[in-house]
Amino acid sequence: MPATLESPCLTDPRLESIRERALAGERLTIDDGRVLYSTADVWSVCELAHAIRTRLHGDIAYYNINRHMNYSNVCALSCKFCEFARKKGDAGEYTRQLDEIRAEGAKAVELGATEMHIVGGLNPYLPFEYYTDMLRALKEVAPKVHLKAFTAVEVVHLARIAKVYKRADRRASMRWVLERLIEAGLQSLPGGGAEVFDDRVHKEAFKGKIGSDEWLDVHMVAHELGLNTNATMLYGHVDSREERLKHMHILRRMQDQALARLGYDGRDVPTDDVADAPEITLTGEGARMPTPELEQGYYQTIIPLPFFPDGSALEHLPGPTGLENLRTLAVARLMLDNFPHAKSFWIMQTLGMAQTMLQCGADDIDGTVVWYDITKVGGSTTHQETTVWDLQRAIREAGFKPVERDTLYRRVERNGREWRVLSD
Ligand code: V47
Repeated sequence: MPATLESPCLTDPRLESIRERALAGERLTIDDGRVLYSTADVWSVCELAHAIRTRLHGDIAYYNINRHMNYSNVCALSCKFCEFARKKGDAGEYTRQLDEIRAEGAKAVELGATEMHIVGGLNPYLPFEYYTDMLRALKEVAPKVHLKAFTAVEVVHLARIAKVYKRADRRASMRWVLERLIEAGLQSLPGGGAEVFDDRVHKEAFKGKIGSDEWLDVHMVAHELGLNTNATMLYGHVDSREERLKHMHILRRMQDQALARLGYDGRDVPTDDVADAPEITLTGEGARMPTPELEQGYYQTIIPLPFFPDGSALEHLPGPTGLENLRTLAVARLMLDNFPHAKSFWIMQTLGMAQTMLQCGADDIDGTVVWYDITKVGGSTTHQETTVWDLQRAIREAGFKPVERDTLYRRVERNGREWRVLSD
């Protein structure tokens, strides 16, 4: 890094005021975001994001021991960026039966995993009970393992197959679905399916999928029900940087609303309209991070996902470059001043890149994963496992102390496959 906190050597004078305001914990504007995206001094952007992540998390970086499970790749949608989905009868199509799902849960326990990350396609042939039975079966065999399951897109699909979906009262249908999933064992929502919140991008790349309003509504209802959730941004296909900044702006306003609803730091102003939510930043000196023991119902992590063209209908596009990946992560860390965490998902970034991202704003590289079917980097198979030792080494080499976390970012104390959460 060319600059330090004490003596920044910024080559772009436009970064000076941005730097001052970011370090003072002030919210950056979309115009600031444009500068962060357009400046040639990309290292100063990364260094500033690093200063902010260091204020939030000191010298620690997180990883977790988890297992991904894709229950079915049959999907009614045909998103252009997706190489995962199959139609019924296609080669490679699959749907896991309950006994296979139980076996997956047993393997998670055997591995000492703290989390199962469960997502799948919008399978039109499965009944609603398949999903509640799946969660119950997993809780039977793996009661201690946190079930982070179903993207917002799946939640809306479940409302449709349960025949409770009403456009006019869609939040009530989402609530109906989520309440039943929670009762069956759901504990948080992953951040997938957000893509880029923009109508043009939606029309060009994932027409047919729910739009941003519905995605955001599902997360809002989940927050109201006391679930923590994550948010992704799948970038580097037909989207522009401007549209990514809009995506970030929308997410931070939704988080303002979520934190206000929790009465965060005494700002007890629950509001139905996101436009009325007060701006709440977590990046100022001494700002308090949300504590899952006391409060749940907010976005935990922003996860920028670089587009992988291989095997998708957008294969002709080049996908983002390494520098764009670093910059996008750094810009997301700086713009999303009320997101406690920024994750560099090593599977999609590669472990080497994820390691570099730890110095550009990320504080988390995700986990051991084991099987991953959504993207297969460089022609790899779905078996994309890394060892705890590799994750720890990558983190140490990047200059941080590796800390194992659970899904809610609480520290985990481990003895082999036995583990317990250390509460603050
Ligand atoms: O929803 C699909 C994206 C997401 C491609 O919440 C693609 O902790 C790149 O959401 N190139 C799934 N991306 C991954 C995801 C995730 C991963 C790790 C942790 C968490 C979390 C969430 O992957 C999909 C979609 O947005 N995706 N196709 C592609 N060709």
